Amino acid sequence: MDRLGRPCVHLTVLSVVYALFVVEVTCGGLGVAELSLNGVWALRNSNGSLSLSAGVPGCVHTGLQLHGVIEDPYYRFNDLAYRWISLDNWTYTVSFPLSDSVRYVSLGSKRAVLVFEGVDTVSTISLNGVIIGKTDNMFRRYDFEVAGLLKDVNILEVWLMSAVTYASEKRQAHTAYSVPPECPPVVQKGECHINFIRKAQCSFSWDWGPSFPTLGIWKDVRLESFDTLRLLSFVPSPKYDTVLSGWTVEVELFFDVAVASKGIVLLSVPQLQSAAKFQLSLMPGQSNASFVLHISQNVTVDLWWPFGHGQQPLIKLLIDISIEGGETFHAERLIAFRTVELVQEPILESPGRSFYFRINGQPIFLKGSNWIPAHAFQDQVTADRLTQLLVSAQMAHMNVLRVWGGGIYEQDLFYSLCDQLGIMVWQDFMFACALYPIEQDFIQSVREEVTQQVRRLKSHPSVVIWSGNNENEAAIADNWFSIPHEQRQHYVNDYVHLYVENIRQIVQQEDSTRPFLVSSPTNAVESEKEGWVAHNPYDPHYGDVHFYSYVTDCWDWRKFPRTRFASEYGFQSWPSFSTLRKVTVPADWDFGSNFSSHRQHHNLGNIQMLLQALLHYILPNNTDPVQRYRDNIYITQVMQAQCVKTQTEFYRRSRSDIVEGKGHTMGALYWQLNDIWQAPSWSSIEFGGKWKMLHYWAVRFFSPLITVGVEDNGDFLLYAVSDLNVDCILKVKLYRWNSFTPQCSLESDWTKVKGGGVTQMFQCPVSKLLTDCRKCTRHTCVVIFDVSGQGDVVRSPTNYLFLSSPQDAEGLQKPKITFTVEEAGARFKVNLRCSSPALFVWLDVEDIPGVFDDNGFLMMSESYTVFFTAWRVTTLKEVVDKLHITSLRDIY
Ligand code: BMA
Repeated sequence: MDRLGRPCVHLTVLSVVYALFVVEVTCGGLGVAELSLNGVWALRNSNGSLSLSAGVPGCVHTGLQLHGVIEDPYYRFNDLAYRWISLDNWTYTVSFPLSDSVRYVSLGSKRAVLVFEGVDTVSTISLNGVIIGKTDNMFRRYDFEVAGLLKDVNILEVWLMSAVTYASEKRQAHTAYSVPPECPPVVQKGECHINFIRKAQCSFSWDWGPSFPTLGIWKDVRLESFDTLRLLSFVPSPKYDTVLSGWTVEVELFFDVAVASKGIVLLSVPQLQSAAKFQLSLMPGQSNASFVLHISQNVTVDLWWPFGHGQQPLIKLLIDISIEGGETFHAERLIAFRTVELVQEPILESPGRSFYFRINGQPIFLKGSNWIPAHAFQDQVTADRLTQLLVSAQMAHMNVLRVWGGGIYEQDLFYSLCDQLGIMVWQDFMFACALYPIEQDFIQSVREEVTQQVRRLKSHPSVVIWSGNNENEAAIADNWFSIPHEQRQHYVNDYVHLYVENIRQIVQQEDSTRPFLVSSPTNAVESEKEGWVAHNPYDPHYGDVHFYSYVTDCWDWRKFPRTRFASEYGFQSWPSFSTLRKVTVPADWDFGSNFSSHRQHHNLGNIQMLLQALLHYILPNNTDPVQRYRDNIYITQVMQAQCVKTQTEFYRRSRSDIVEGKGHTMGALYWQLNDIWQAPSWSSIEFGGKWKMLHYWAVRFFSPLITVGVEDNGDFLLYAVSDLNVDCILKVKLYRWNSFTPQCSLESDWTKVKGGGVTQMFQCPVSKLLTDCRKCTRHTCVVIFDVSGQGDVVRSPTNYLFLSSPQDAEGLQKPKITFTVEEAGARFKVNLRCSSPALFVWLDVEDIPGVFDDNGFLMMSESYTVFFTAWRVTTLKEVVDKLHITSLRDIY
């Protein structure tokens, strides 16, 4: 364990993960010839004025940028300057000869299919001048028959229509009634009618993101040809059979069959000494088969656990198919064994229902955050970027991420990494903050999307829940779009049709191994009772809650709803100067600049941040404008970290309480983990991967064992919140703001801290605590505390409670902080010395990617050591040159 209470091994996880994620499906066989059409294609705009080459998978923006036709779309105001790209139509073309290896199958074979794993979004596709199909949903794979059209040299053309134009045309054609919202709020500078197109809903802008309505071929393209059959997908799903008291793996096989065939399927899990053979009989057309492999009861099945609760064993399942006539197929897939239940049952002394996850029979408190797309241009989300973000989440002890419904169904690697890291996934379907049309073609497309995505993701143990949409139940219930009362039922009916009669119906038919929720937030079973749109979907007695309040004092925990499950809450901050610097010029470095308001997509966001900060801190007043700008960034990060900490600690300590009928909170997922570009947002990790202060604090407040201090009715209370069963001792110290020597210390007796519970460790009137301590006052002293187990094997991160705002701290001086840096193996050791206690000491190495093992801390000792792990090669000199240190008193 390190001093933040986390196992030190996490700092090395990154390299382990890189080594791990290569194990995936290997396909081939069954007489299918495959020709990948990924690579360099030609790209031109509608009038031919632009003609260049572009990568597939990829998008127009990336292509234009690579050729220098445009500069970085994220630079300054370029999102507006480059609006023309999304308003134009574009054509991708590729010419491909049929090489000898594929020719003998393709040209003469019975079937040839062009497979597009993902087209963004609206396209007409032709091969050798013949239209072979159209697309209108970026979340679907499309297969087009091309047998008979192939030649020695082929021209494949994908004509992409502007998504903005398409959405608008669809809206204009929808005359019977309106489907709001028409347009995003003006402050978002976005495009209209995103709800009419099956495309990432945030691509037309969001309150943290730019409007880049991309066009492109964003996933793989290939030609498959065959004579007998091809395997479309195979989906293993481990399941616990309660009747047999044993594990099974159901494997569904989806075929496209040219000629009726018979064969044999062999399923095996060698590690668990389990194998079985099955007869396969397939009729022409789309033909499915499903087999159940019983796992041997003579072996112990190691269960997959969420991070922090056990290991994540991933076990190889092998599948071998042999078809009469000699065709064969072999593939491997990693599977894992775990059960998941969403428990909604009555709670003693509390109206409503519980809402928590039971994994392998154990109630688990979900600690985590919400995930948004990591880039507006998905082709730029590299494996490194993704790995870094997910490892960062795990380093902050997160065991869950919610893949939010306004983005995309993530790439396969995302889920494989979550499987390996023990990060559970709450998977939304891609609908957010809007009502949707329910015309037949739209529903049909959604049905196909949902079926494909469930089949693609179902075998991942990390995915623990499906959820229909983001905030659309709330949008109707709270009438966000001012729908006249007499029309309300009509919209409720549409809502039920889309999410219940279609999406839910498909999910339940496709996947019986995990729960489905219609919306988030929702009252879940209670919403169902009320016709799927509850009177108040934010009811803390049921389901999950999203809660935001920017103007109330975030230090006051009484203002937070004591909900069963907090799936969204948060506060904005600005990303660091080094991150912003990449997309700005000096004229932008001011909170009052056009750039600062341009990047802020949340109405009044910039002022809200400063007003919230002003409640407890003195705002920066440096006369140097650039320094003041940097200090403003710093104070927004301090404010955000403190606000989210207070709220998260409140949720964690509400785990076992019922107060006035509310409590038993079992989840805290703050909004939001990551960023899509360099802008103010609720994220704890900046675009580019740099941790904000909040992320360093998340490492602490999500630790398996934490100590939480609160003031309630004049009393000072301390709680230990623990995921582990331990005997603990509590240590409390009071420090004066002007001294490194504790004014007094207290120690509790050994107390049993219940795993999965909250234990009150200490209670005392604040007045007594202060007067007993050499006449401390609220303004002169701060309380610092932690709990630790025998021999310090477990220890909570050191925590603190301010009894007054830092702006009123008496005796807090401008500290003089000096440092030396030395190399320490693969890390850099930073030795800090400080002249007097310092608040929120922030170490920043500009654009050197990496993490400190502690940051944003209170420095209550004269010296302190932190380590920096760089995520790229760097030198001692670079680290020394770039290291800046800021603490609260430096900004005023
Ligand atoms: C929630 C999310 C997002 C949004 C965030 C911050 O409602 O679902 O729609 O970005 O709040 O406003």
